[in-house]
Amino acid sequence: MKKAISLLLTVLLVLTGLPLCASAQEDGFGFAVASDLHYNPPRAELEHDIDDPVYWYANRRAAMEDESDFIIDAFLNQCAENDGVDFVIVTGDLIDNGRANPDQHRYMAAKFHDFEAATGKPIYVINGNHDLSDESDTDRPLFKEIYREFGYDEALTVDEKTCSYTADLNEKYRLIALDTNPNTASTEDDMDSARRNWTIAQAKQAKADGKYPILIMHHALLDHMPLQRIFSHNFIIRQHLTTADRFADAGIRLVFSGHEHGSDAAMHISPLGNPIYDLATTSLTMYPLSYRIVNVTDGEIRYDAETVHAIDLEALTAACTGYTDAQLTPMRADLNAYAKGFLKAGIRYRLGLGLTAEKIGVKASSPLYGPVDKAVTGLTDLLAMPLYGEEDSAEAVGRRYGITLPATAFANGWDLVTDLVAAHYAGEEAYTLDSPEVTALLHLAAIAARRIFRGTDNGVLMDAAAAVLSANGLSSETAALQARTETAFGAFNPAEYLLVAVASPLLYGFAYDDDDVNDNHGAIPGYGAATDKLGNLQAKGTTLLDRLTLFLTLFTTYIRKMLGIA
Ligand SMILES: [Ca+2]
Ligand SMILES: [Ca+2]
Ligand SMILES: [Fe+2]
Ligand SMILES: [Fe+2]
Repeated sequence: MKKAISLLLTVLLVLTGLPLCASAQEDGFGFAVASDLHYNPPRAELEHDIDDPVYWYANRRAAMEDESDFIIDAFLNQCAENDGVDFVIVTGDLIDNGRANPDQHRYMAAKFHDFEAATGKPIYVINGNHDLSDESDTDRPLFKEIYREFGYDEALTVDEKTCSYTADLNEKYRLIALDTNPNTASTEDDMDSARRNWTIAQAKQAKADGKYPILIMHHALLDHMPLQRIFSHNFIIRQHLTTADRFADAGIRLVFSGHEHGSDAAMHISPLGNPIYDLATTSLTMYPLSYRIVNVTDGEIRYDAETVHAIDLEALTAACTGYTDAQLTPMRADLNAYAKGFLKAGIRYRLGLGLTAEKIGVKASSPLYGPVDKAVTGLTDLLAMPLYGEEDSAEAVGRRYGITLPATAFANGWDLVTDLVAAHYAGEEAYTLDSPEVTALLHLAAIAARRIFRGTDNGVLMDAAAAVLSANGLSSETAALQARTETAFGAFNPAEYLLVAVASPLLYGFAYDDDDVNDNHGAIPGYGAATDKLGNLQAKGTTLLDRLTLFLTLFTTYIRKMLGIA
């Protein structure tokens, strides 16, 4: 009987011209989202770049460049085999050096073409900041031409000035692919009112056509660490909160972004009570080598992080010589753990290069250069020392100043710092305010400060703290922050103002995610689900002031913990 009914329905659907997959739609559909593929052709031979017993070929971008081709292949194979994947979305930075090298784009487009031909699953792309610029060999018209099969050919509309386009994903959902990138090689976004209005017009058009809009963009729409626009503005579009308000009110609920290379899911509620979710996906070719699998029904949108588990090591070693057993054995045993080690080695390399007075905004001509330079050098020295031990350890140095280091599993400060960064990239970072790891890091910073600034004039230290805050766009907050710490703690070692200014935003941003929107595995209300707008408004602070207040509350919590008065 059931068979007869479904046969009848099928005949009716064919007769009425409706697509056959309409019945599948009721059970929902699924797709994969990957970001920041950063394809690099493997070098002919690995080169020693850094001092590390295993990861000596790691780079300061901490990206698995030589392996990228094979990681991308493994990802596409997993998508081909996964029946839950109906199509694939890539949110920019397809290759690493694509601005200068259109042939690498052509190589990727050929790979995508083969995937589509073999599986029948479409791929949709949008450009990232590594993919093109006006002054280089790949400009926007060429990008659209090379990737014409991956969004542009089937587009309903393509924006003339940018690479933005819209395309119907199926009979109920429409993709809005938004180009947030500048015309130059800058990593910053170039969102302006024209692009914002274009997106809103497309969302309204989707509604008029009876479609739900899904937005993809390279730069983030929402903060993926607190006050990201202030501390790390390269990764998030300008005027992000007002833009998010308007996108949410135009009916966009689900957004995918990339660029920061971290896995994070965040939510924002517009003043009208409409929720919007930005799911940032980590770089496919960096730890944890992951992408998203998304399952959409009208009632619920479910997302899960999936990982590339293995790559073709024979193809890798055929393309690139020089791999040793010290690399191949762990890669074969646990690719993800290997990728984590690679990331940590690369991060240490980069932070080692970046932790200088100049890089944190103090010029060599500044009178503050001396103390700030002394501070960062002292900190990096301490990070390289063993954490624990009777002598020649951070613990032993701390004891001299009456500061104890809580027990952790880490060998040295770098090991601890890079683990916090890896946790941030992987998402669901859970080093809470009370964790021995965060406490150990704050105490390390305090030890460094006490050791470095013995005998230094307090006024010089206060000026240095103010200079660092100002270089990070916080000059107007300097007085407020100092007053706040003074009121809260009375006499406060001025050296610690400096370390708080430098360390606590970093720590807060990287170590702990308490926003109730799970980064890697979660579900959000579907487009067809009713929205409790009033409840939404009551549930969450949405203004910049709310966020600043939350930040300052946590900021002072850190300082209290550091001083042991929590
Ligand atoms: Ca997070
Ligand atoms: Ca989150
Ligand atoms: Fe990227
Ligand atoms: Fe990027």
